[in-house]
Amino acid sequence: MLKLYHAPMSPNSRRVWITLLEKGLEFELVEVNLDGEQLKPEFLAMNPFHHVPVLEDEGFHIVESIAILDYLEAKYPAPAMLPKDAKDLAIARMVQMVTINELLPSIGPLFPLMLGFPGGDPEKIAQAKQKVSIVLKFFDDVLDDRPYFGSENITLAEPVAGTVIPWLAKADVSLSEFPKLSAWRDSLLARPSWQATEASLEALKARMATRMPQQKPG
Ligand SMILES: N[C@@H](CCC(=O)N[C@@H](CS)C(=O)NCC(=O)O)C(=O)O
Repeated sequence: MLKLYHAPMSPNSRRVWITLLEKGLEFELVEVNLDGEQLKPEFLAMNPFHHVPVLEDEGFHIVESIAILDYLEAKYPAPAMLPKDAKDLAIARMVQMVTINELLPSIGPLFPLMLGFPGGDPEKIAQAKQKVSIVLKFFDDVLDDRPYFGSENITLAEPVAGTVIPWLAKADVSLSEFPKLSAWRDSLLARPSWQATEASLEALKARMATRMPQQKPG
C-alpha cells in the first residue's frame, strides 16, 4: 500500500494528501514529528534533505511534492488531474510554479498575522501584500469561465495553490477584487479532501509560539 510520510501542518505534505484523497486511493499516513524525527537515520535514508512529504510505494521512495503528484498522475490516471490540451496544461503548471516560486516566498512577513500574533514590520507586511496582490491578479486572469485552472475538473494545480490562498484571509488579504478566484477558493473549501486535511489553527499557533517565544497569540 502507498505510504505518505507527512506533517499535518506542512502545506507541502498537504498537497499530496489531498491528491491521494481526490484520486480515491488507499494509503497509510505516517506522521513525522518535525521537531527532530526527520533528522533520524531511518528518515534520512528515505529523504537525505530531511523534508516531508515522502511517498513510499513498494519500497520506492519519492521526495519533492511536485514529483510525487506527477507520479500519482502517471500511475493512477483516473480521475485525470492534469489537462491534456497544451494551453490548459501550461496553465495548471504555471499556477503550481507561481505558487511555489512567487507566492510562498513572499508571504513570510504575513505568517504572524495569519496565526493571530501581534506585531510585525508594517513596511515588510505592506511589501508582502503588494507581491501577493500581483499573484492573485495573475491567478484571477488565468481562470476563464471554467471553475478550475485550465479545466472543468480539479487539477494538480488546485492542491498546490489551494492550500495557500485560503490562509491569506487570516492576514486580511481579501479576494473581493477577484471574483473568479474567490469562487474557486470557496469551491475548494467545500470539498471533503480540503476539510479532512485542514490543519488546526490552534496547533499551528502552538507550534509557532515555540519558535517565537517572545510572542503570544492575540
Ligand atoms: N520542495 C519540497 C519542500 C519540502 C519541505 O520544505 N518540507 C518542510 C515542511 S513544509 C519540512 O519537511 N521541513 C523540515 C526540515 O526541513 O527539516 C517539497 O515540495 O516537497
